[in-house]
Amino acid sequence: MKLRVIELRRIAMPLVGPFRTSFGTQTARDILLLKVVTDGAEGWGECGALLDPGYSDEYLAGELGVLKDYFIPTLASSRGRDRVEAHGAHAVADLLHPFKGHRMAKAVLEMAILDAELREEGRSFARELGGVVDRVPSGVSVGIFEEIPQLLDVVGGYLDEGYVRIKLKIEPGWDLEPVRAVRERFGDDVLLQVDANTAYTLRDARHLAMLDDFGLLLIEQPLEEEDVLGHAELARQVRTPICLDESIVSSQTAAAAISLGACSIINIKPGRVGGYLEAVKIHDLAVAHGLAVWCGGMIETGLGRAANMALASLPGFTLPGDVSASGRFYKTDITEPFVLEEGHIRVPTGPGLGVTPIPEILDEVTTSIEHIEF
Ligand code: OSB
Ligand code: MG
Repeated sequence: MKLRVIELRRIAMPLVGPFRTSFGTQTARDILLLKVVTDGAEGWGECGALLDPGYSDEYLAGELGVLKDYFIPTLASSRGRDRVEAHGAHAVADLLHPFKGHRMAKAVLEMAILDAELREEGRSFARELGGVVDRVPSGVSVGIFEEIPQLLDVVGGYLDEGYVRIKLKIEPGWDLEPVRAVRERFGDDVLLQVDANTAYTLRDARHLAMLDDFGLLLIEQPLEEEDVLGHAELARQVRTPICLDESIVSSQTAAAAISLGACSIINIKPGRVGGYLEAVKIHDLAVAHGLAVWCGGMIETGLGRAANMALASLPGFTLPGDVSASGRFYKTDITEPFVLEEGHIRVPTGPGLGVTPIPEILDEVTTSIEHIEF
């Protein structure tokens, strides 16, 4: 395949309601989309980076800058063009390897090129990545609220919709009480887990161990992302399984965390680890070590959601992921919306992502656009 044009497009999408985590409150999602036009097809990528560097050190303008200044020029060089022509998306990570970090920017380029390649060949993302099921169980991530009754209303609504797993965002001061309240109201059968987004330290180990009474599936990323040893120590002090999100940025960091005993479950987010191909490697590594994985989310539009459904259809994704319906975050998605069917979401089967932005809706949410010709 030959690259012809790359389009960088920023969009702004209002959320159906505020989403508060231990690192801040989102009321809208600013997203970088990247479209590649090749000699045979068009492909779409969605960058996971949030507007601010609050979840990780990546942020929208930073990823846009590194794409324009380094990554796209590298692909446009004669060596870059040759490699992509010969090996498609599989050449991208290797070509960009000399540049440190910025995995979400690497991931968006790889995703768009993979989409174009697969659309050209008429193959789906799920088929390419190794998916084995037609639909995936859908979990939902629930933000922090001011008051417990509000939380219970929201959780009750999601359970009525059919979501099969609830994840509560927690932080110091909002942990035991919301978990206890959800258990008391909705019972012990609800699949329930919590996500701290690095809000605790190892000094909180005894407090976190009090969550053991509630039969949670896991505690996600309680400590800082670089505190892998701390997680290994915490895992010895709490019975609830530890799951890592922010700490796992590559198959190498996954291998280290696994051998240190820092986690028994991994949340795989393709953007955070540099792309869907690296995500599959982490899946394979986890399966080989007997760990469970699940697919995380970054409040994606239908584009990222489509690719996440494909990833979540791999056999090692044995826990329900943050693969919710479009309506969880957006009143109007830029693609045809993903909907919940008996607590599951159908994995797209069409070529590439299997979904495409609806031009009028996309234009309405676009805040800037630029083109780079090859
Ligand atoms: O930690 O999983 C997280 C959203 C933005 C940044 C980080 C996280 C999240 C979520 C929502 O929990 C996941 C989703 O449903 O997209
Ligand atoms: Mg998380």
